[in-house]
Amino acid sequence: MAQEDPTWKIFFDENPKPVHFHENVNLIQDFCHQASVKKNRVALVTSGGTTVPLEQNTVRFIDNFSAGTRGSASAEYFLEAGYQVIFLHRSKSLEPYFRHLVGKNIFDMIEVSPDNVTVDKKHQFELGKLAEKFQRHKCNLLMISFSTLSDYLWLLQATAQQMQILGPSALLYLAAAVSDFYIPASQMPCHKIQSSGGPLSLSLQLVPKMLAPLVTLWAPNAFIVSFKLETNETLLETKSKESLLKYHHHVVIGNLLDSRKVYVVLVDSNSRNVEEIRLSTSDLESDIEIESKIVGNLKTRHDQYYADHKTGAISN
Ligand code: 9Z3
Repeated sequence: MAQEDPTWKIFFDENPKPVHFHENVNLIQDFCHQASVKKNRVALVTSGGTTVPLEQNTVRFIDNFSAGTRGSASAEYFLEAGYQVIFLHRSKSLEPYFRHLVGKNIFDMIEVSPDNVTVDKKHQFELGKLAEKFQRHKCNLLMISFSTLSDYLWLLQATAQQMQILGPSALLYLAAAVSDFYIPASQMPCHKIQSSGGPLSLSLQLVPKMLAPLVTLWAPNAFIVSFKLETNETLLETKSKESLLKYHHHVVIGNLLDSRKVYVVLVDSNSRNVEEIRLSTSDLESDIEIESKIVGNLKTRHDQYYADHKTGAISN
């Protein structure tokens, strides 16, 4: 009897590639190739929420919660730690460096005279520092954007596959908030759903668990870190451990919706102990972000992983 394709394969058969897919894959391929020549580590940072369209000509969609704070802040700290970063993010969500300007009015920061435009004194230091960091790191940062769940999964698969050339130098940091439910393209109406049809009932399918092929097939040598988001504290540790046991990747970072900016737990496949990272009052007073501690912690774990696995690497 012929074996049926796994559900993740069926997902890719049924949902078309995003626009500009091949251009993006070429960019990712070049970026990974350059990194492998320079023997640089590469972190894939996913960030922001995925959308699930209700119509093919999309007027309405279901969204996943995430501002992209975790991902965009973490991308900066990975760059500071010497990684090249592929930032796979929801279009128009927070971006590394630019996130510091969100909510600020650029016109309040500049002084205009008849023949000159300058940054006003009050903002010169802050903007100068930010611009300097951005200039220093921009050649090590590749920005790739998505909107829908399907776009995200296509790009995740392709990026992970391109990163294989990096062997254990690759780190995947899956901070995007990814929908568990979707409407397959074949079941989506072409045009805007009309309210004249009465109240709307939706039936959503389960999204196949992509961590399974990611770990075993797409990025078998990479160091893989996923996030587990919960709202009930009593479930956080158990659910994080369950995920690690199920997918056999390297670290699960558990976080709660309410406290995600100050508290996370790290569950590692090499240790029975759960490690906590919690910002103290003095951390908060010094504007220390939890992502700086998360990335520092992961860098140490990745160093160890690299040392243990480098002999089997294709390059490096
Ligand atoms: C996270 O848990 C992220 O830390 C947040 C960051 C989305 C909470 P913000 O962007 O929020 O800083 O506002 N990401 C993973 C969420 C997720 O979809 N996890 C799934 C799950 O928990 C799959 S591993 O089951």
